[in-house]
Order: sequence, then C-alpha cells, then structure tokens
Amino acid sequence: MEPEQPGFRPLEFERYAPDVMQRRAQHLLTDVQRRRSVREFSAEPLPQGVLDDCIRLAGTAPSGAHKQPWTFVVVSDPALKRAIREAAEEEERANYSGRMNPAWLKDLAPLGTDAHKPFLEVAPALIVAFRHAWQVGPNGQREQCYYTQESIGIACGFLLLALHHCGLATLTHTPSPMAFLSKLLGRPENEKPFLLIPVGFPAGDCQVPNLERKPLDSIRFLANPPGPKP
Ligand code: IYR
Repeated sequence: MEPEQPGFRPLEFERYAPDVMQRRAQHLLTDVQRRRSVREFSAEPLPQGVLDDCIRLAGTAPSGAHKQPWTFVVVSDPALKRAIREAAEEEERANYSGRMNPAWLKDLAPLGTDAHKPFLEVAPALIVAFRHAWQVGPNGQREQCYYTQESIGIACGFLLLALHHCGLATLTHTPSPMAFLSKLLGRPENEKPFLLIPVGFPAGDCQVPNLERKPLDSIRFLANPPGPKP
C-alpha cells in the first residue's frame, strides 16, 4: 500500500500593518504582565464553557510530528479534589521535611509556600495535564511520540495564557512525585502527570509575592556573526 499523503491546503494568515502589530504586541504584553501565580482562591464557580475553550486553545499548540501528546483532565468534584489535596500534601510534607535540600528551601522562602495546599480543594477546578510518553495505535500497538516535554510544555503555556486572558487565575503546581494523580484519575500507563493547574477566581484578599521580572536586556541578547569585531 502507498504511504498516506498528508495533503496540504492554503495557509490562513492575517497580515497587519506595522503600527497595528506594535499595538497588538503592547496590548498583549500589558495584559500578560498582570498574570501571577495565585495560591489563594475563592470557591466561586467558573462560567460554563470557558475551560473547554481554553483547553481547545491549548490543543492548538504545535507538537512533535503532530502527535498532540496530551490529555487535560478537569477535576471539579469535591471528593476528588479532597483526595488529590490529601495525596499532594503527603508528598509535600516529605519534600519540605527532607527531600528538598537547604538551598532549595532557601530559594522558596520568599514565596511563603509550605506543605499545606488548601487551594487544591478551594479552587473550583483543577486541570491536570498528562504527557503522552507514547500512544496506543488502533491495533493496540505502541506508537512513538516525539519531543513530548517540549510539546506539552508549549500546550500548558498556551493554556495558562488563555485562562489569564479570560480573567481566571492559575497556579502551576507540581507536588512531585505525581504518580498519585495517575491513580486517582485512572489514567493509562502511557500518560505521565506533567502539571497540576488550579483554576479559579482569586480570593478577595489574595496576596502574591512582591517579585520583579528580569528586564529585556537581561533576557534578550542580540546575536552577532562569529569572528573578530570589525
Ligand atoms: N512543590 C512544592 C515546592 C515548590 C517548588 C518550587 I521549584 C516552586 O517554585 C514552588 C513550590 C510546593 O508547591 O510547595
């Protein structure tokens, strides 16, 4: 049999004038600069449908060989959230009382975190991103995936941005090791827990660490051709 041809179609591409591009860049930057990791949520429920669209948006991320190696599990059931909180806190107690070394604990001190994770129960939804280390074909055979860390990392970046854009607060939480999530959520062996994202509205009195972001000049380097300077 002939190998399957992927087929091509014309690109849909929107072209903007330079001043429009600049305005769009600044508008997005101003919005995204307000995004913060939130650890104090209100229990207020989420508007219907917003999470689904944000997950659809995450699913537009590029991925190795277009394998789309991700599953986003949405948890809103209170009993399941409580079970996740209990299991996460058990891991975090071990992390904070020995698994993380003194330098790590010192680096975390400004964030004020500890092993208590009430947000896992309070936030109206938890999204757990699972990375497909491989996939299962139609005849049950193992199919390779490629660049899965990069792919799901990009998809989670899209997701965080989309949720922020819609007016929701998020946290990137990794109560590692995260194997308990596979078990509690009944995911198959090929899916590895990657990131746990509590989603909701911030508590009315929510506080965040007073952090600065690196300026452009310390994160962007303009490359020069190799060789001696003229
Ligand atoms: N997972 C732990 C510890 C932690 C680690 C890092 I690196 C952080 O940036 C924040 C927390 C916790 O959630 O408390």
